[in-house]
Amino acid sequence: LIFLLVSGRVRGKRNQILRCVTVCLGLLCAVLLCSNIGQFIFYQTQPYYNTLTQEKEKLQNDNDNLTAERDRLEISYDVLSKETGQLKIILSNLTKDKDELQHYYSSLITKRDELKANFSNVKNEKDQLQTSFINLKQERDQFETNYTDMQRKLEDLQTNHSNLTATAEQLQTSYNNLQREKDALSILFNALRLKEVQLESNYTVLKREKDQLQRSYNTLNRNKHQTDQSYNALRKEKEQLQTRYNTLRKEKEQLQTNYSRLATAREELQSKVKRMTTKLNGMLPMLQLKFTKIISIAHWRRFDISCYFVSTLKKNWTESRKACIAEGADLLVIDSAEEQVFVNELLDKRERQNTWIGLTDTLKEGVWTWVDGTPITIEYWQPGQPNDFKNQDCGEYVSSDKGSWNDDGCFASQNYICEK
Ligand SMILES: *[C@@H]1O[C@H](CO)[C@@H](O)[C@H](O)[C@H]1NC(C)=O
Ligand SMILES: *[C@@H]1O[C@H](CO)[C@@H](O)[C@H](O)[C@H]1NC(C)=O
Ligand SMILES: *[C@@H]1O[C@H](CO)[C@@H](O)[C@H](O)[C@H]1NC(C)=O
Ligand SMILES: *[C@@H]1O[C@H](CO)[C@@H](O)[C@H](O)[C@H]1NC(C)=O
Ligand SMILES: *[C@@H]1O[C@H](CO)[C@@H](O)[C@H](O)[C@H]1NC(C)=O
Ligand SMILES: *[C@@H]1O[C@H](CO)[C@@H](O)[C@H](O)[C@H]1NC(C)=O
Ligand SMILES: *[C@@H]1O[C@H](CO)[C@@H](O)[C@H](O)[C@H]1NC(C)=O
Ligand SMILES: *[C@H]1O[C@H](CO)[C@@H](O)[C@H](O)[C@H]1NC(C)=O
Ligand SMILES: CC(=O)N[C@H]1CO[C@H](CO)[C@@H](O)[C@@H]1O
Ligand SMILES: [Ca+2]
Ligand SMILES: [Ca+2]
Repeated sequence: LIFLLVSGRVRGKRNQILRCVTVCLGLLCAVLLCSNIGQFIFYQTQPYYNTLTQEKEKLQNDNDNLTAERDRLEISYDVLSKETGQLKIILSNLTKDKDELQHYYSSLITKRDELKANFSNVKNEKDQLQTSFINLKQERDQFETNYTDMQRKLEDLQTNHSNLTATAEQLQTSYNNLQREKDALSILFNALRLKEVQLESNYTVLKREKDQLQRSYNTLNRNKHQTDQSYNALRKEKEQLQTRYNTLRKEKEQLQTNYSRLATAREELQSKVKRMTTKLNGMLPMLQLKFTKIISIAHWRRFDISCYFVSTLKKNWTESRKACIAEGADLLVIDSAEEQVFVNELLDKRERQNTWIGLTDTLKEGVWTWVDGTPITIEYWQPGQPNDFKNQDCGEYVSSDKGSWNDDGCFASQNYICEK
């Protein structure tokens, strides 16, 4: 429509017919719109109307119904009026009854109170009875148990009694037996008593003997131990000896054979020796002379112009000098330091040896002279010598590192040195 209006204005004057048509069309449109609105309102109010109609009908119905009801209620009211009269009479009857009942009720109340009191009393009594009943029950139970105990004990005692009776009889018999035995034993006891006294004395005797034996046993035991030890030692020795004996036996046998062999050889030699001895016996004196000469020569040592001899025999000073003179010599005379050293070498220095030399102060005490009559030219006395201790008058040579002299008793038996 707006479009049309706009378009109509645009075209204006040129199209006046078209404008009329447009107005007509607009009016038509308005009419259409109004009809639409009316229709709308109609359809909206229709349901309200229907419901109101229905309600009215219903109310009509209710009114009818209520009228009928009122009639009926009127009839009922009449009936009820009659009934009320009747009920009034009943009420008076009932009132009377009520009074009667009231009276009865009060009497019942008093009775009830009484019963109540009686009931409480009874109840108390019942409680008391109940407790006493319980006590009695407990006591009865105890009695019952005690009774069963007693029963059992009684049975025990009965059996024990019978047992005891039996044992008593047995004991009586055994008692009688014992009495008899006791009498016998009493006699025996007296006898034994006597014996015991005897035994006691015997016992003391035996005890003393036993002690002695014990002591000797101990010593024997000790001895035995010692002998055991020595026996063992002897045994060992015996075994050793046995082995040695066996070896010796074997050696002896060998020796026996060797001996028999040697015996034959010896016999042969003996016969030879006999022959030789007879031969030698003839030559002996001549040989002996030669031998002694050779021996003496062999024992002499030469130094400077002299010969020296150290004896193997031991003699006193005078006998020593005699022996030297017998050899055609005399005891040693030392007159030089060389000779002193030589003599020292001549002697065996391993053992300290005192040897006689030809020096003496027998003629005049303290005046020492050589055996050839010459005085001392050179001295080798030991320190503190000569001291003439217990009258020493003979000189001796003491072998040592250098050799020295000492005066000694002439009777002393010792080696000597000869010089010729
Ligand atoms: C209540 O007890 C008394 C005495 O004990 C008795 O005389 C009385 O009759 C009792 N009452 C009833 C209602 O039993
Ligand atoms: C039952 O026995 C026990 C012990 O023997 C005793 O203490 C108690 O008194 C007894 N009971 C009765 C009711 O004699
Ligand atoms: C019966 O004897 C037994 C054994 O000899 C003993 O243990 C027991 O206590 C006794 N009984 C009674 C009731 O004396
Ligand atoms: C009684 O004696 C019998 C046989 O000797 C024995 O078996 C029993 O245990 C005894 N009884 C008692 C209660 O001592
Ligand atoms: C007591 O010793 C004596 C003499 O040694 C002997 O006759 C006697 O029988 C001994 N007595 C006994 C009970 O051995
Ligand atoms: C016995 O002689 C032999 C030979 O001549 C020698 O070997 C042996 O050692 C000798 N026996 C004894 C025990 O001398
Ligand atoms: C020495 O010995 C000889 C022979 O045994 C003896 O006669 C002499 O009296 C002795 N001289 C000294 C001084 O003992
Ligand atoms: C009342 O009226 C209606 C009909 O309108 C009926 O159906 C109904 O039974 C009547 N009675 C009572 C007591 O309402
Ligand atoms: C309705 C009823 O029970 N009436 C009774 C009331 O009491 C008298 C006398 O006690 C009766 O005769 C009636 O019948
Ligand atoms: Ca002197
Ligand atoms: Ca001296």
